[in-house]
Amino acid sequence: MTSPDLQIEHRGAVAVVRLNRGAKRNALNDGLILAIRNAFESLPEGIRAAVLDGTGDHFCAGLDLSELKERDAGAGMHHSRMWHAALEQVQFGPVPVVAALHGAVVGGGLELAAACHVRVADDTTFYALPEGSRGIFVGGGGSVRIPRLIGAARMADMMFTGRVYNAQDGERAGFAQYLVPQGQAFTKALELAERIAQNAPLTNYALMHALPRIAEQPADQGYLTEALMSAIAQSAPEAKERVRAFLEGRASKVSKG
Ligand code: 1HE
Repeated sequence: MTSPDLQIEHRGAVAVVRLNRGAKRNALNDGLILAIRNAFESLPEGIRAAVLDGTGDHFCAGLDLSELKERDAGAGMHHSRMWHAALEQVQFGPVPVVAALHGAVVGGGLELAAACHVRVADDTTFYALPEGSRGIFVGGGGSVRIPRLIGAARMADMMFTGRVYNAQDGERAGFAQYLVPQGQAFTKALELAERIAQNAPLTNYALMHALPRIAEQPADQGYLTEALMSAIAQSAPEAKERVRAFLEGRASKVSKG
């Protein structure tokens, strides 16, 4: 399913997926959630990374509250599961996703950002979970993913008290890995995605699919999973060529940056 509220363009090996509902601050209605799922399910061959951005002054105002109709418990559960399926495609889809954050990153918008692999925020970014004051709860995987970024205590505080984190405090808390001046989040996110797209595919696969699972495993199981993933990645011809290139002085050194 496609939607005019979601723009997709390809820049070389990077797909730019943009929430395009600025008049409603990119609030996520059902159509947009299904379009996000479809976009990440059907990225063409040759796409190696993606940027997720939002039109206008705000990344995303969360769930479209005008769609929060009277639902019975079963329908509410299925609605939440629909979000889960879509955001799973972002997190465990074919390619790493870099979020370009600005303005409001709130409610379901924060849940969506948390499903991405790298988050770049500009100075205008703010983070909140207004579910707490709207009498509802997160339903887009936020209670699983957000504590892994900032800890359960901070998330509970945000929902109990309505606390809003600004861009600087948000970066320190762990919402974003990069903080850039106003208006520069997309450029930085694209630069990072282009860099990520050049990695060996098995390295990106390991980072997306093995690392988060290893992090959840008991240490003894984690070490074994790591050893298996490590052996598989090393065995790829591309890994051997990259190592050879370094040893023969043909690859860049690590520099202080
Ligand atoms: C919306 C939504 C929305 C804006 N659903 N229509 N999320 C929230 O509780 C956040 C609600 N939104 C806001 O607090 C503010 O809109 C913003 C801080 C994001 C932006 O403020 P501002 O002044 O730039 O815009 P605005 O005037 O508030 O909104 C512009 C329009 O967007 C307006 O509609 P209009 O027809 O009057 O022009 C707003 O009604 C509309 N709009 N946000 C519907 N969220 C899987 S569970 C997840 C649960 C949640 O995400 S709950 C949190 C919901």
